[in-house]
Amino acid sequence: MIVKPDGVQRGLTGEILKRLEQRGLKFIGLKMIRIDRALAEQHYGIHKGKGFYESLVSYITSGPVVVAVVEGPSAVAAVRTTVGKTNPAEADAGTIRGDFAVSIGRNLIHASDSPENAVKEINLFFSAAERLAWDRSADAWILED
Ligand code: IDP
Ligand code: MG
Repeated sequence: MIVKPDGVQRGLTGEILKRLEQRGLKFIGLKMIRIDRALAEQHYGIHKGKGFYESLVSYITSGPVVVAVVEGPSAVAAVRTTVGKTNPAEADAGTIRGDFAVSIGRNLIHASDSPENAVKEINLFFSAAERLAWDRSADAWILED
């Protein structure tokens, strides 16, 4: 997932990470970076040719972002339900976008949409050394055997 530049600029990084962390998802990679145009084009290549593509690239490269790798049962689905619908106007209250955003082009957070794309995106943003395997002592209270 990525806290987009609006999330960082609005001081919502902690709030966004908190919601995923308190749900029980486990952070195994986390860093602040500035996405350049080349990386943005790779990450959002699937949207190339769409009307909003240029503004999307300009938005995601407009300032620092916080990128993270989270792990957990059905992590992709769990993150996306916590994030809410793409258009914040349609996102349920209680979701990150439903609680903190009103514009589709300023929707605070990126979340991978499938396990396959999550793997691609993790490899795009994180080296192997930046992904940490660690034991979380609370796991017995969060995960079923
Ligand atoms: P997602 O972020 O919920 O997965 P996608 O459809 O993958 O949504 O679109 C990627 C990003 O492109 C969105 O998060 C949003 O920032 C932007 N976007 C998508 N559709 C529009 C649009 O119609 N107008 C402006 N920006 C859009
Ligand atoms: Mg998407």
